[in-house]
Formats: sequence, C-alpha cells, structure tokens
Amino acid sequence: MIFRRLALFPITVTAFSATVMTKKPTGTSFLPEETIARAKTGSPIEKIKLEKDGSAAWVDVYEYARKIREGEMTWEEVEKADLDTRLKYVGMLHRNKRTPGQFMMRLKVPNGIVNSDQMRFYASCVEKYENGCVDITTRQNIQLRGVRLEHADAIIEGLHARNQTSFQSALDSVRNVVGSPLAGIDDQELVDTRALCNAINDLISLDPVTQTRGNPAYANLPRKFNIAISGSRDDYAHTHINDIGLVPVPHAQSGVMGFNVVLGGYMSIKRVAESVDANMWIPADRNSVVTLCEAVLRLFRDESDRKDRQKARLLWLVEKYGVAEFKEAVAKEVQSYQRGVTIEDAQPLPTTPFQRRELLGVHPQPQEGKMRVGILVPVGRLSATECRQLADLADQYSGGEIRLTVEQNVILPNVDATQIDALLQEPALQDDSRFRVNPGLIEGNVVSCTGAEFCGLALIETKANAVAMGQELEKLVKVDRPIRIHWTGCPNSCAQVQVADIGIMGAPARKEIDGKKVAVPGCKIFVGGRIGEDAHLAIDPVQEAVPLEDLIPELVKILKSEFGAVDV
Ligand code: SRM
Ligand code: SF4
Repeated sequence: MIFRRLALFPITVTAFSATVMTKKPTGTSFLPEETIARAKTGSPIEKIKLEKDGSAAWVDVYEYARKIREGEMTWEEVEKADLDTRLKYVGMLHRNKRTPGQFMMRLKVPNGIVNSDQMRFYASCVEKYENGCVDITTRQNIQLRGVRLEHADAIIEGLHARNQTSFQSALDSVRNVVGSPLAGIDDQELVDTRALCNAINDLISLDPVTQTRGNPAYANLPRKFNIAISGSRDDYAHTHINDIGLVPVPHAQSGVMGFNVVLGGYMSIKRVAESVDANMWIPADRNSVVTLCEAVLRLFRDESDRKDRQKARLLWLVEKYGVAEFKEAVAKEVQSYQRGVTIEDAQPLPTTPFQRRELLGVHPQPQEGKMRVGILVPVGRLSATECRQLADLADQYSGGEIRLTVEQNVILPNVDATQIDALLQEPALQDDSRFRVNPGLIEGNVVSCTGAEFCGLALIETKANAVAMGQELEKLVKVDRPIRIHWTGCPNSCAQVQVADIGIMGAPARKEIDGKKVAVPGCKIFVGGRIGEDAHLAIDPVQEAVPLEDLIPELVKILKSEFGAVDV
C-alpha cells in the first residue's frame, strides 16, 4: 500500500442533512485540559509546541521547500522555532553548528528492513550534496545527511511512495521500532517481530482517518519514546534500554507464545537506567501488542512531566505510580478499549544455558539451502556508491532485501547456499572495500554515534576515531571473542556506551604541553556492559578525562586485564 500525505483537508462530518466542518486534529488537540495546563507552564519546548503544533510541520515543510526553490525566501528566513524544533516532526534536524543550511533527515525503518529500491533512493537523495552520505543508526534505522530544505518535499514524497516515512522520527516522538534482525530466518526464533514492528509503526505514524503518514494522536508527547521487540533469547533489540521492551516467552500454563513487558530503560545526561520488570505478560499477537503500546503511550502522553525534560521519560512516571500501580493503570486503560486483551502476570524466563549468537559472517537459516550473511559497515556510514553496491548485492543474492542491525551493520537474508562463494568473491566485499564479512573481533564490533562531524552536542569526533582505533587495536592485540567497543560523543549516549564491553564517551581532558595544562579532546572509559539475557549496564566510568591521544595504550591494558587479550 502507498501512503502519501496530500494537502490537509478539514475532516467532513455528516450529521443529519447538514455538513459540519471540524478542524483537523493536532497533537495538542488530543491532550486533556489538565495536561495542556501543565504544558503552558512547562519547558520552553512545551510552549513552542503549544504555540504551533509539531504536526504543522507535515504541511509547512512543503511550503518552505517550494518557497525556497522559487526564490521567495531563504532557509535563514524560516521561523527559528520551525528550524530548530518543529521540523524535527518531519525528521528534519538542522545541523546548524557544523553544516548550517543542511539537515539530517531521520527515517523510520520498522524492524530495520529495507529493500534495494529504497537503498538506491537514499543514494540518489544524498549524492547531490558535497558531504552527503547515509548512516545506519543504533536503532537499526537510516539517516540521510546533507539534505537541503528545498529538496525535503521531494524526498518525503519519494519515501512515502516507497512505503517509508521520516515523519515523527525525532524530538518528542516515538522512535524507530526495533525488532529482531533475524526475524523469519532464525532457527531459534520465538516470535517473528516484523508484522508487530510494522503494526506499532502504523499506530504511531499513520493517521487512522486519512491513512496518510503523520498521526496527530502522538504528535505532542512529553519526550522521546523508544520501543523494542525481541524475537529470541539473544535480545538483539536491547529491550532493557527501551521505554517499552517486549521479551518473548511462552505462557507457562497454556504454552501460548507472548511477551513479558519491561518498562522505562533509558540513557541520558542525567540518568541511565535499566528497564524495570513490569510484571505483565501479553500474547504475541498484533492486537495485544498494539493495545498494550497504545495504553502505555496514552498514559505517558497525558501524564508525564512537561516541565523538566530530564524527568519526562517513562521511567519517572512508572516510579511516580509505583510498578504495581502502573501495571493496574495500564490494565484499566487496556480494558477501556474493549478489544478483548488481557494482561497477565510476567511468565518465568528460561533458565537453560543460552549463548548469544553472532550476526556478522555466513550462517545457515532454518530454510533449507538458505544462508544469512552479516556484513560489517564500519560505524554504519555509507556513501551513495556504497548504498548502490549494497542494493546490487541484495538484488543479486537476497531477493532485494537488506536487514539493518543496531550495531550499524547489514545482513543479506535468504542467500542461496550455492551462491555464497560467488557472493564472497564480489568486488564490493574485497580488501579494498570498506565492507567485511569476516572482520577482526575488535574492528568488527565497533559502534559509533554521529559525533562532532555533524552533531552539535558532540565533545569529540567519534566515527573516524572509532574506525582508526579498531584498526590499530587489531595490529596490537589478539582476542578470542568479539569485543564490543562503543564510541559516543557526549553523555546522551546515543551509541549506548553503558551496554558495551568497553565504552568511550567524549569528555573534557587536559594534557601538559610545553609545560602548560591545555584542554585536549578526551573521554571517559566504561567497562563491563553486558547485553542479551544477562544484560547489565556499566553506569560508572572506570576512567575519566583520558586524552584521546593516550587512549590506545589504556585500551590495550584493559583488553589484556579484562578480556584476556594477548600481544599480536
Ligand atoms: Fe540520540 C539526541 C543521534 C540513538 C539518546 N541523538 C540526539 C541528536 C538528535 C542530538 C542532535 O540534535 O544533534 C543526535 C543527532 C545527531 C546526528 O546528526 O545524527 C542523535 N541518537 C542519534 C543516532 C543517530 C546515533 C547513531 O549514530 O546511531 C541514533 C538515532 C536512532 C534513531 O534511528 O532514531 C541515536 N540516542 C540514541 C540512543 C540509543 C537507542 O535508542 O537505543 C539513545 C539512548 C537511549 C535512550 O534514548 O534512552 C539516545 N539522543 C539521546 C538523547 C538523551 C535522551 C534523554 O532522555 O535525555 C538525546 C538528547 C535529547 O533527546 O534531549 C539524543
Ligand atoms: Fe550527538 Fe551526543 Fe548523540 Fe553522539 S551521543 S550523536 S555526540 S547527542
């Protein structure tokens, strides 16, 4: 189905023989009076949202693009609150500090599944810009870089024609719904997450009345909101660091497959917290999953803090209620929808040993004669040419399908076993290319946020440093298992350093140069984050203020003392 946002017409309601014109709903029009009253005395962003709704951007972006193209205005003349805030509701983030006049456009890629046509479209969008490129993000999502406002409408139309969108991907929106990158191709699968991720994506960003992208019901949330659905015991989706995490587990009595619900996991400058067990279980069907998410989102939207953005994430609301009371409130909300959904108590998780599996490399699928091939895309960065190379590989070997991972890599699914040798011989996968099927255990597991190249909040350059570090460490030490090193440019932790084996977070540092202490790019180091069933967040750094130029020897020491590394 193709979803386009056309010009917005008022909804026509027919009552008896008269036609009553009602106003198009906005995000704010869904809020109770009490919430609006709190927003009025809330944070500056709440006031901006009240002044003109975020959903206005779904139309305004077309106007701005046209006017700039036709010479009626320049991007500098766009109202500041639109430029810095409202345009984020169409996924347009002005990179004013690093590349003024250029935007990052963030998409929604539910379950991280794209096709070759979409990949080629991304390439065609960014190649016209000198610094244009495409990033795979830590939410198995896509960001287009270098975008100019005058082209935004055409890109949005192109996305909508390909059943994708950039709407409601940033600011106070529900972010990309993360699912299992192995959905449907996994012999250890408990739940196929694809249809569920799509259904939640539609709940959030598809207008139920117009069937166009942009759902005003979720256009005035108090803060960002993350949802992740795991499909297996590996927890590739990282349920423990999402606002709603669905952990697959069968019902102990009935054997029906379902999800335990964990809530409130998040990372931020002020607080980093693992999800709490909400003592809820729901069956793994579309109705139950959508209804549960809708209920939690309704409570979050109407009741969370609107004054202090550092206290507006879901966990604060859960804590305000108490976990048991929040569960009661969710159950009551779910009942009020009358969709036949019942929430039960959390079900016991398996206790048998389980080894989290690798995503990179060549692995058999349950489908006879089919293989999945995980390919390293260093720190998720793709040039237009590389997008096209991936699209070509996908067309030739994986039916045009490409899976994205939260480690910022790709998987080609359903490759015929007889074609594996040919695939591995492809020029795009040889040594002079950036892609790798069997990279080193360190360089293959580097994750990095955007950093100073484009992000105005960054304290350090990340992606280039992260790649160089990975290559350097491979020359210095050998390890016998994958070591996940994550780089994040500031305490927002977009690259989730607290879940990494080793996390590098940009931070101030000083160094003595010519007898004087001078400020130099530096970092904090985190050690011991764990993912999967045995998840654990490394919340406190083990070292602070480490100058980046002194980092490699420090990492070598840590790799030897904590991860059994030996000299090469
Ligand atoms: Fe993030 C803000 C990039 C995943 C926590 N994040 C930002 C901004 C929008 C700041 C800005 O305006 O420049 C960054 C845009 C930089 C750029 O040009 O790309 C940014 N975040 C990213 C991405 C692109 C990092 C990456 O290189 O992959 C990820 C995009 C995900 C997506 O596709 O939607 C990204 N950000 C995350 C994650 C990881 C996750 O979701 O698993 C987190 C921690 C988890 C969480 O949110 O709880 C994260 N980003 C933040 C925060 C702190 C949130 C808070 O509650 O305070 C901010 C700042 C904010 O929202 O005020 C932030
Ligand atoms: Fe920017 Fe900080 Fe997020 Fe990195 S962690 S993308 S520097 S906000």
